[in-house]
Amino acid sequence: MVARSLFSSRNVGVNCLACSIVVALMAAPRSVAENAAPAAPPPALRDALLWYEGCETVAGANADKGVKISGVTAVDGKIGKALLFERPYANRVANPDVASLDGWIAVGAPQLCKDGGRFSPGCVRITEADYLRQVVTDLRAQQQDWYCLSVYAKSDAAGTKLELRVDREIAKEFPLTTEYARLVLPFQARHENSTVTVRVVGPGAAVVDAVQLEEQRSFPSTFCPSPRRPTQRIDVAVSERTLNVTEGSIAFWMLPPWIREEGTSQALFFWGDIDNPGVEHLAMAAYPHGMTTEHDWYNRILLSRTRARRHDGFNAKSFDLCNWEPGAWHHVVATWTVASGEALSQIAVYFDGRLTQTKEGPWGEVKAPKSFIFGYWWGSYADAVLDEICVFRRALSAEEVEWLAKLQAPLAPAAAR
Ligand SMILES: [Ca+2]
Repeated sequence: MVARSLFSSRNVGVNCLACSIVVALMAAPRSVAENAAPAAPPPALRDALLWYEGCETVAGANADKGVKISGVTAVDGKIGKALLFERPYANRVANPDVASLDGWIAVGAPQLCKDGGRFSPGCVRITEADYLRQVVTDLRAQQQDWYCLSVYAKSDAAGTKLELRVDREIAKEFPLTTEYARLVLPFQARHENSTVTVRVVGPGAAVVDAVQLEEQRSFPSTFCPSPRRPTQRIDVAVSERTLNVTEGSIAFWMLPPWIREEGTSQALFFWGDIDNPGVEHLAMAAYPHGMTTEHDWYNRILLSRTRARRHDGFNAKSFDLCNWEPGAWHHVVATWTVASGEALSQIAVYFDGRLTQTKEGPWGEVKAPKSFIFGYWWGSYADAVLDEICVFRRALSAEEVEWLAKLQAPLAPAAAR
């Protein structure tokens, strides 16, 4: 580990032959070590663990400690299962299941089908002459907000395409296959009221189901037939069993869908007061939109401590998020060490096992927080898959973080989960 931190630095001189040889010698065993974490965690690491959530069930494993998981979906995880936290978006489309033609403008004679739907039996068969439209209102055209129109569709006729259209200006054609595929049209509204159209291009027919129009995003969430999803988050009852306010670490794996996407801020965790969210908190959130050159926070993940007044605090931030590949898991660790008196406290963030930034500042008043939540903060949601959540009673060392990021098995034994 020492060798890595020394020799992976940009400052290492490899101009001389001797240095090159040393680098080569040190690099060879490192690649082996990267793939092989010890089978058992170091005792000190396990002793520091306050609670561990492997995310194997939607109910979670820490109800006895007051950890309550709400509204999530279980999906394949980094290790075993994981939990999908989605933003509770509204679907703006009326009758998205196409259970009838209520809410739709039927052009020609689209045929309702009683079975064969993607999520529920009903669906609709459309052609180039017989298709569906719907008027959507109250779009925010002035703010250039993103919207995402998505449908599931399939066709038995080779060469058939589906057209998704918003008014006359925004349209895209999608080749169809014999299996349902999700077709996605991200767009920025140009008018407050628009007509969305779902139509076939070509001589064949297509079956369409699960139409969804979401706002403030350019990528689709899972199909949402109801007007609004319930909140999806983890509420942690603050006690000495779940949080050490003066020193600790929070670690988890994350699969973010918003890399290289437009989006709003994504809250990963925070503690503080949910009714007074801008002060006296420690929070980690992602701001995947914009460019780092535009604003200090844009296109980054931030761990921030804010004192008693808003905007009065310090934060540690990540690299440009767009350097991450879409669809890849990442290991995230936040640590905090609160100093007493006038001494400077410290926060740090690690991504994929490596320290990204350490920041120091006066902490302000140390209080037991009213709220400790994963997946929601100040109106924003995680909108990500989280797995293997660990909360420690102390700040982990760089070596421990590196070890944890290599771990390919649950940290805690089954009996302790
Ligand atoms: Ca898991």
